[in-house]
Amino acid sequence: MSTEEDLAKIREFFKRNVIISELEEVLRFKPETLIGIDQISGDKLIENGIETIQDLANIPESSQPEIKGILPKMINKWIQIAKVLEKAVNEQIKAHKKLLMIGLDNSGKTSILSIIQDKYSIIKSLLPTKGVKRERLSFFGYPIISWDLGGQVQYREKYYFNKPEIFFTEADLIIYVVDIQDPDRFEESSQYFTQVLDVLKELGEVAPILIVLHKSDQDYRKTLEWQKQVRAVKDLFNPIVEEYNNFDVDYYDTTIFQKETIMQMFSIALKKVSETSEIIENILEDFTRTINGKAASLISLDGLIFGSYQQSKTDEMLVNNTALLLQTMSNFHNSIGLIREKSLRLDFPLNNFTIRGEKLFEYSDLQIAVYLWVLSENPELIDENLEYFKQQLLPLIHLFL
Ligand SMILES: Nc1nc2c(ncn2[C@@H]2O[C@H](COP(=O)(O)OP(=O)(O)O)[C@@H](O)[C@H]2O)c(=O)[nH]1
Ligand SMILES: [Mg+2]
Repeated sequence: MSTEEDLAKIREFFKRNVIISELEEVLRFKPETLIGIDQISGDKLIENGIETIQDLANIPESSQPEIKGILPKMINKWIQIAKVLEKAVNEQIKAHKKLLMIGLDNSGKTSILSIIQDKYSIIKSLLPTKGVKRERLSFFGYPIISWDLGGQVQYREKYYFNKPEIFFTEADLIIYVVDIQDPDRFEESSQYFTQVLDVLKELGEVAPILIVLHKSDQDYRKTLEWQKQVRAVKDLFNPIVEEYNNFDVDYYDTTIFQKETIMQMFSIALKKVSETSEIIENILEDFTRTINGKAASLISLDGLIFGSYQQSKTDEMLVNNTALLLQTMSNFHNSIGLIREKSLRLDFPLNNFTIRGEKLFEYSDLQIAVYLWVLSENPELIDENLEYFKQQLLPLIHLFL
């Protein structure tokens, strides 16, 4: 049975006149029922044997058909949307994903979680299992489970690693936290990291891993000492990563004193676990190219980046850092009782570009605004295309949240 809420989320992918009463039936619809597929393209797809959304979803990534008159990029996007729909239907909208946060005790896990907890839920301290203290919260519906490695109690370790299936199965992402200010424990931490990779391998799990170099506080980050410690951690961890070469590992530095570093780290985490974010990025790319712009980002007032596309590294920095400016401005405006603007425009005439912000939606109980944040030399083109892209983005976002 499909709930009304599930149906509402799915309906947004389809043109207005399409009537949907059961979730399951949508995969049998013609491709042209989807927003963004016009009648002519829809007919061409059918001529090429792609008669339903299910047919679209079945196309393997590696053998995308060439169809005259349709850009390969568009076909690719439709295939991806069809795949997301298929998954949503099959898994009743929300896939069950699990994020694990692990690291030595005192590395900063509880502090990291407490930064996102007020927005999403409260940290639940789970009852200790065999002396193992665990915490859990949910982030966009994805459970995050956190627990300490190491610590004084000897049998704890045996328990994790002897019964690994209890802790490590179905992990979609591992966030491994290292205290960058505690070099005395780097070695110990790297040993646990090896054990984690060992059990993942044994269980046949291939979760991506984010190694968080935590406590990279602003002042400390500027020192040579910090650089030295980062080098030391990487020298210890990289060989381990290379040994298990099928794991995708990234490093990220964070500090609780700059909340945006935590938000950006979780942005990367979301990107890694969510199928929709790649499509969001495709749509942003399509949008940026259509308006002849430089960069576009879907970014929340508190620094969570749902997706972005940019032509260069500088554009990326500009688009993400000016969004923080928006946050400061917005907080100030709130504090003196001004209404939050839905559309904003910042002109940089000497540098010949404009930044446009358009509020698309709000998330969490705190109603944190999310903006489409666009950097362009031709701002007038933005308005002409905005509605179309909003229509394409919103269904994905609602599925995502
Ligand atoms: N300097 C600094 N200290 C931090 C940071 N994050 C956490 N801490 C401190 O590190 C200690 C351990 O943090 P906690 O979150 O309890 O670690 P956990 O054992 O991994 O959950 C606490 O005293 C925190 O205040 C950070 O970014 N910078
Ligand atoms: Mg803790």
